[in-house]
Amino acid sequence: MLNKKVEEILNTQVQKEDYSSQLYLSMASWAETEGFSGVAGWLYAQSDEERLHMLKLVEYINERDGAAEIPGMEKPPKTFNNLPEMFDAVLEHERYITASINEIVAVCMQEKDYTTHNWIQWFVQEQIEEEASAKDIIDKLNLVGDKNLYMFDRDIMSMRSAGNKE
Ligand code: OFO
Repeated sequence: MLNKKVEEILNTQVQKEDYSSQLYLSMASWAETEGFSGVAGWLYAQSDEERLHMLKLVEYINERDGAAEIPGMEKPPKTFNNLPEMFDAVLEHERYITASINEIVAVCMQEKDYTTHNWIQWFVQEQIEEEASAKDIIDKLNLVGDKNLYMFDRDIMSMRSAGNKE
C-alpha cells in the first residue's frame, strides 16, 4: 500500500508531466506555424515522451494500491517570441521538473518508502538527459546564430539522444 504522502506527491508529478506534455505540444504547434518543421518534430516527440512519463506514474500509483488522479488540462502559453527564448523556457522547465523529482526522492526517504525511492531513480536519470539535451540545443542555437536557422531546423532531429527516443 502506497504511503499517503508519497501518493500525493506522485499525483502532483502526474499533473506536472501532463503540463510538460501540453507545454511542448503548444511549442511544437507554434514552431510549425513559424515554418520550423524540424523543431516542431522535435517538440512533438518530446510532448509524446512527457505523456509517457505521466502514464508511467499513473501505472505505478495504481499498481501500488494507490489511486492516480487524472489532471484537467492546464493551458500552456500559445506563442513564443523566438527559438532561443523558447528553448531557454524548455531548459528552465526541465530544471523545475528535476527539482520536483528531487522532492519526491526526499519524501520517499522521509517516509521510508524505499520501493518508490528505487523506482523514481529512472526519473532522476531521465532528468540528467533532458537537461543535457536542452542545453545542447541552446549551445547549437548560439553557434548557428540567427542567419542559419534553416540548417538548425534541418538538423535538430539528429540531436535527440538515445535516451530521449524512449
Ligand atoms: Fe521532461 O521529463 Fe518528464 O517532465
